[in-house]
Amino acid sequence: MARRALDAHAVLVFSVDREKGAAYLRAAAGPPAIRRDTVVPLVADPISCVLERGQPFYATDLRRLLWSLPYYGEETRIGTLLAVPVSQGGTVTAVLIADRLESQAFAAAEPALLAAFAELVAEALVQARASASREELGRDFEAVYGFSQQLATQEDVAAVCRALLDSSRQIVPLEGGAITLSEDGPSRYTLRETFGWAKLFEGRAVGAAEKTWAAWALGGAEDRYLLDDLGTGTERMPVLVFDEETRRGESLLILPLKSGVRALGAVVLTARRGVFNVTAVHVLKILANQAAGLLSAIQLKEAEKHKALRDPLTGLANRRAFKDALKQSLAREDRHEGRLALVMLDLDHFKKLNDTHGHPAGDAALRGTAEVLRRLLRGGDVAARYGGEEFVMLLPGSDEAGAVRFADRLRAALEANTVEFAEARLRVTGSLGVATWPGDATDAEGLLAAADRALYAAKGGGRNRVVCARTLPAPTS
Ligand code: GH3
Ligand code: MG
Ligand code: MG
Repeated sequence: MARRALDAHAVLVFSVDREKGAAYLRAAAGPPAIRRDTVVPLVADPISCVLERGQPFYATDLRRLLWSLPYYGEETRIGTLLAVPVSQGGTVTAVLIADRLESQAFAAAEPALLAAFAELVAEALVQARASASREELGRDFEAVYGFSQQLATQEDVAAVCRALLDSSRQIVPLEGGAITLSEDGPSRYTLRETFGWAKLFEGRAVGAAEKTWAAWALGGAEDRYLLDDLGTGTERMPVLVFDEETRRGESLLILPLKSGVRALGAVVLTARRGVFNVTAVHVLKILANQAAGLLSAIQLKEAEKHKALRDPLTGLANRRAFKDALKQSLAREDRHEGRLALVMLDLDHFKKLNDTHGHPAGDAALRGTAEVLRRLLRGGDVAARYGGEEFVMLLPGSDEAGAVRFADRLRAALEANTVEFAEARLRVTGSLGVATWPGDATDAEGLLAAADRALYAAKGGGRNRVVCARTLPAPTS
């Protein structure tokens, strides 16, 4: 999963044996060229770099090291390598390595992602040792092994939650259960996956301040909460939501899903009394920990994907995301003989604004422009920052007249807008080009080119105006 998540050439785990002064390759996902029996002295790179500092080690363009890595049986020219420590109780007991053929890779969220996987490895090592030392538990770990495998192949949050709850049900007979996840920050959690009596409340969002066991456990520091009899005395509190039936003669087990110190949510299970014995709790805890590691890795990756499609300055879609949206939209309109329009905007004399007020002021004006766009767009429309001070809008279903009306409103709104920056009140106008499909072009590239020609004509015509591609002479190629 780590290899897939990081799009790596190979991902490997070396365990560290200080007495023998060597690191042993324990697991690897990658090409056949990997020597499965690799043993590396602890003083050799890249292991030594991690051990010496107890910190992640990042290498790119280091040919001496990267072109002769000890775990490749044939010459493999690696461009980037990332190695992170796997720590247990403050000691580095293993090293997790990911590499890629490209140089300058792994520069964004990948280090954090690999670190999250390192936590998973640490967890697995703890469990493996515990099971080796206790035979009875060993059998339970065998039982859990299949579920772990099933969990590990899930790629989205919903599937992990489902697999976790399903697996829990197969380990112990449950009366009800739910996986809760804090969605937008720690103040709310959602009942993502439910079973038994909890099914009634699936999808509900609950405030973390509500008086329920699930909310209470999210705020706590323990790694498990076991209540043996929900029905008795002072311990009467609803489990999941305030309006649920509270007269339960059951036991409750809550296992927070944690990644580092961050609480992602919890596994909340109820069953007949006595079901949550020591072994059951132990095994369920392993599953919960694995799921937590996976969930945090998936969340990181999704956040990264989201970031890769956004322009960081304005928060609008970026060029790549826009092209994808345009292609999808064209395909959709094509199916029902629909239509769509593109509006391209380039700010006027923007270089001068930068020169007069400075680049940060220019950035503020760009953000201000994005605000105006957001204000005028309707749901379903897409706006993107297409280049430096160039924006583009996609209006699905719109005809030329509608698009021109929109472009005119946008032109006027920009002209009327002022952006305050430091002492200055910035004003900028824009020139706009409008093109429609299928009137002006047959495909995405053609449509963008038509809008661009119209924009160019708007500049030539004096700026701060709207021009339609249809009114231009046909392009000569
Ligand atoms: P025109 O009316 O012909 O479009 O004139 P212009 O000055 O806007 O056009 P030109 O393409 O010559 O210059 C665009 C300027 O936009 C140049 C560049 O400094 C500025 N620019 C591009 N990206 C950014 C950015 O991210 N921030 C800031 N502040 N300025 C940017
Ligand atoms: Mg420009
Ligand atoms: Mg410009």
